[in-house]
Amino acid sequence: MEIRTVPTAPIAGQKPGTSGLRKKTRVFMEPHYLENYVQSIFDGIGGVQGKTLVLGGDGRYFNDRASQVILRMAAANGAAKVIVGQNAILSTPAASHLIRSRGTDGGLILSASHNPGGEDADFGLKYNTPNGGPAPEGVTDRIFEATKALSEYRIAVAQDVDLSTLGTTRLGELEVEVVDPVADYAVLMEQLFDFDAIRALFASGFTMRFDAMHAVTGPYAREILENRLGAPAGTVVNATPSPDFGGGHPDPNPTWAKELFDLLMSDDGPDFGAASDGDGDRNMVLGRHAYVTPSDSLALLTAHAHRAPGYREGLKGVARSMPTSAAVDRVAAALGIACYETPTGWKFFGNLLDAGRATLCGEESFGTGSDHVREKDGLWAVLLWLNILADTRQPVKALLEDHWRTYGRNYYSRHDYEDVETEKANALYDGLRAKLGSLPGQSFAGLTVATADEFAYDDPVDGSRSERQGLRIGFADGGRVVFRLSGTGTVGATLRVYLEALETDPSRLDRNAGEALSDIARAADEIAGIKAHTGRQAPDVIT
Ligand code: G16
Repeated sequence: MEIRTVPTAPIAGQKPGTSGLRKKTRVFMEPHYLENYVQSIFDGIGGVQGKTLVLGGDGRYFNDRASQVILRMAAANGAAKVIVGQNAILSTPAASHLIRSRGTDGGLILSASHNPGGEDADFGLKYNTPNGGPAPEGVTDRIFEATKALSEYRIAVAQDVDLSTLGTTRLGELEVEVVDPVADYAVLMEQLFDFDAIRALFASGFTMRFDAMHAVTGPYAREILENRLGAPAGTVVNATPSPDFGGGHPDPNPTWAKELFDLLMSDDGPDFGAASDGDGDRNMVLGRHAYVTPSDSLALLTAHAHRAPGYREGLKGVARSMPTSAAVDRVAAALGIACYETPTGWKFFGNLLDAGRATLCGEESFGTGSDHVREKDGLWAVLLWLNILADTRQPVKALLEDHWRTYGRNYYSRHDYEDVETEKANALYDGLRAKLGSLPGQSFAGLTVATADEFAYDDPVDGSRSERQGLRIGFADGGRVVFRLSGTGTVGATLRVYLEALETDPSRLDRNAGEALSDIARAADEIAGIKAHTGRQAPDVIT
């Protein structure tokens, strides 16, 4: 097999963000763009000679072509073996599981997650380390350095590998094993949850709708929910993955999964609703007339996890990203377990999970997971919810209200201002950062600022420090607003404003979140000048 060494030059901007490199698909398809980045990953991790990697993606446009390029480059760089999901499909959690269960040297995951797919939409690629988790900052920094020093890449000249047939083939010296993307993952879920109890729940007439949003989770959800757990056929909708996700935005939240949301808010909706994103790591959970915020979901799952066989022994600790509400903190305190606060990005949970300090982790951005893999896991969260519902036989709404009565309610909402001109977003953000020190004691919209700082994280396991991880402002009455610029967008900047207020008065637990947070929202605008800087009168997305 001919190996070609192709001269190239560094391409600016190949800097991994919150979760790998995400760009417009057409950018990834430009000459050398993908190849440069793949070679930089290989160089950044010390080469792949003799190594075994996992490869797969969410099936979005260019997933198939990019996979063939990566295989040819793995072969040319001397990798021993690549384990690929059939047709180059693997959900992110399933890829994480394969990396771990097969003891590999890591994996490459093709996905831009919840971002839309298609030739005119988004594409992404990330490297996960041998623990199955997203590469930590130290590794992504080395990859970025490699992109800046690159002068050539190596690629084999070969026909496409047949990825549609299970089994092992060769590409020169490289062994390519094509595996069923669902099988191993489904077995893992059977080990963690009481499938008999969930089967009995469905047999009792319990109804559910799972919206796979035309994305990768469809085949996983069908196999597990319908085939193994006996949910009626048709429980999983939009179950066939398509390269452009049916033209939709595969982000499971009330805005982009509106049909599901509206159905669950109606009187004749099913008992339970759930959705997941492009690559299957996010989840949204709904009950009839009940929207469970991701922060509340983490808190409730923490309180009830012992009901599932995989967590019967109790939790070692929990972790949440800083912008996630503090609802889980009070559950952890009641359980007497540690609660860690990390920067946004699942990669920051890796050390805590590896060190056995945390069992469950969660983020406000619709991500929840546990130490079963090293990624957040949409279907896992849905199955844990089902296990809890099967055990308690309570409606979601009743469970949630009971939780608030016990622990208080953190009203919570995130306002996103998308595709803001980068200079304007930076001006807002830098301006706010510069005046943080002067804010305490001042009042905005009737609220007095008690604390204001920029979040930095000292990893308790490896001692590494991550700075500039969001601006947070605490009010005297216990409310909070956090400002961040997203690290996953592909055009302009996305400003995220996270609003939170704790309510413990039992007579005020059923308010509308928008209403309960309206003062904090006004204060946020007064403090940061959101409207003035962005020219926007309202957020693009509210979750
Ligand atoms: C990724 C990360 C998450 C993060 C989210 C939003 O999720 O894995 O940890 O919370 O992005 O990040 P940002 O606020 O920087 O856009 P996903 O599902 O896109 O991989």
